[in-house]
Formats: sequence, C-alpha cells, structure tokens
Amino acid sequence: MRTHFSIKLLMNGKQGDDAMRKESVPIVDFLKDVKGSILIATHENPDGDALGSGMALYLFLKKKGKEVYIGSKDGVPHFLDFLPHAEEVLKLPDDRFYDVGIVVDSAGFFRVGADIKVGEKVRIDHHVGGDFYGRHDFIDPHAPATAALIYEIVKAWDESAMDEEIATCIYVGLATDTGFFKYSNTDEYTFDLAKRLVSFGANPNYVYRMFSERESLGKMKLVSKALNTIRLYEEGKVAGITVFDRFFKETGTTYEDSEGLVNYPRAIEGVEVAFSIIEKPQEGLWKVSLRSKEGVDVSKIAERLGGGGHRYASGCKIKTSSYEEALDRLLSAIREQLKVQERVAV
Ligand SMILES: [Mn+2]
Repeated sequence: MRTHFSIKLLMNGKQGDDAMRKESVPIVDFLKDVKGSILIATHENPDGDALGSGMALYLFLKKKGKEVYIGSKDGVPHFLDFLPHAEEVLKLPDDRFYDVGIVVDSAGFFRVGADIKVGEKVRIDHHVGGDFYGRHDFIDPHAPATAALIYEIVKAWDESAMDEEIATCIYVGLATDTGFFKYSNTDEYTFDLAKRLVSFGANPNYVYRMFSERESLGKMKLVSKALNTIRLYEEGKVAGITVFDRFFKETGTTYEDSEGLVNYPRAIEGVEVAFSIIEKPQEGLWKVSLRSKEGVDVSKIAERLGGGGHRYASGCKIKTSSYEEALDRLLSAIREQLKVQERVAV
C-alpha cells in the first residue's frame, strides 16, 4: 500500500505545536494548477467525516477561486444538515462532466454509489487499501479522519484562508470519526488539531448538540426495536444488533436513522467485536457495520466479505435476501478472524 504522507511519522519526536508543522503535501500543487471544474464526491450514506471533509475542501477551494462542486448520492442526511452551505450539496449522479473528480473518505469512486462523469480522478482518504488513481492521491490510514487531511491541505496551501465555516466542517469530521474524542484513533494529534479548529471558530458544544440532540421520536422507537434484537455470540466476545426493513416502516424512519446503532452492542462488557446488520431489500442485501473494542482487526472481517475500512471500524454488504444466510456468513467471517488473531497471540 502506498502512503504519501504520515501524520504519525511527522509526529515523531515532536510535541505540541511543533507537531503541526508545515509539510509538503503533493496534492496541493496539483490542486493549485487545476483550471477546469472540480467535483468533490462523498461515499453514499455520507457520515460526518465524508461530508465534513468534503465540505471543508469545497469551501476552501471556492475561496481559492476554483470552480468547485460537491455532491453525494444521498444528498445531506438530517443529522448533518447544520453544516454551513449544506444546501449547496448536489444530489449525484447529475449529467455534467467535471474535469477533476475528488472522492473523499472513500476507498474509491465505487463507494460514491452513483455513475458520475469525471476526467482525472483523485482520492483523499484514511481507509486502509482501496483503489489508487495516481500520484495526486492523498491517503493516510493513520489520520484520525479524512477531515484531518483536509486541514493538512489548507495548512500547506494557505492557512490564512481558514475561517469559522471551514474549521466547523473539519471539526465535524474529526469529532464524529473519533466518537467525539473517545475511540482509539484519539491521540495527541487529534486534540492538537481540535484545539486549532476551536481557535478558528469551531464550537464543540454546538456541533455536539446539532449532531446528537436532534433525534426524532421515530428514531428513538427505531432504537428501541433494534435494542430488542441484541444478541451475544462466541461466549460473549461478539455482539450484534439487527434492523429489519419493517422497523423503518413501523417507526416512520429511514435507513439514515440507523447510523450509530452499532454502538449499542459495542457497549456491552466483554464484547470484542460488535456489528449491526441492516436489511436493504430494494438492493437485495444486508448492510453490515463492524466495530472492534479490543485488538480484533475488523477490517479483515469486512475484507473477507468484500468490504473494507479500518482496524476498529469497517463495513461490508452481504448479498442475499435471507437473514439466516447473511448472519451465518457474517458470523463465519468473524469466527475466522478471531481464530487467526488467537493463533497470532499464542
Ligand atoms: Mn472517515
């Protein structure tokens, strides 16, 4: 795997402010030279990091005088509609051709989930593996969020362009991908960056309230139904939650309301691998999110099932209409990874 740039390496031997020094970021020279139109695309069902990082880059490039657009297949979900300029996000696909396509927070353009027409392709991301498009890609699996890479771009190009809106968008990506500074990707760099973003005007309490305290009654009822499905497997090392499609209909909610449900099985003591499995009958598949609490590398589990992600958070789709079959395939993949890691540990 190619990594152009590693925040962790830059951090070595440096503390505090010195850790955030200016470095050459190759994508900056490329972006400076772009004369035509640029489309920034997020993955489908965008989360806080996908839209936060995409929007931050969009606002910054606009400030730098570029002809830039941002789009997602699913537009902007309710929980992110507070992002500044959220109304400017295009619904993809559209029939335009863009000279440059930048896919953010995604293992590749296949994750956009829409057939878009772009010339040169570039990827900005922190997922392990995935597709590579060339030397302008800016990929660092050590970055706590794709939004952190956007900050590195702004810093290397023109930090004086940083403003409250851009800082807020980057903060949203950083905060949500670290579980609001709780997950294992939360370290000195994360707090250092958060501090800088707050100094540029990001408001942690506002972002938290917008993100976490604007749920609908239907969402709470969906959570209740989903909680009833929680089950333990593998002597309590694995826990899962299931969302059947009828739950959405019964509670007047939609797929996007299932965001974050995987955190409930994760909360159980002794659980090392947590999953949510969500029925998507229109696509004839089950959408799986995986989280690890201890040392289990859930990206390996997702990869066994054709997906991917990070050590501690990943996902995949299992193509079948049968719940029993989907669960069986998922549990087999989890079991295999547990066995592999036990062997390594012994
Ligand atoms: Mn991310």
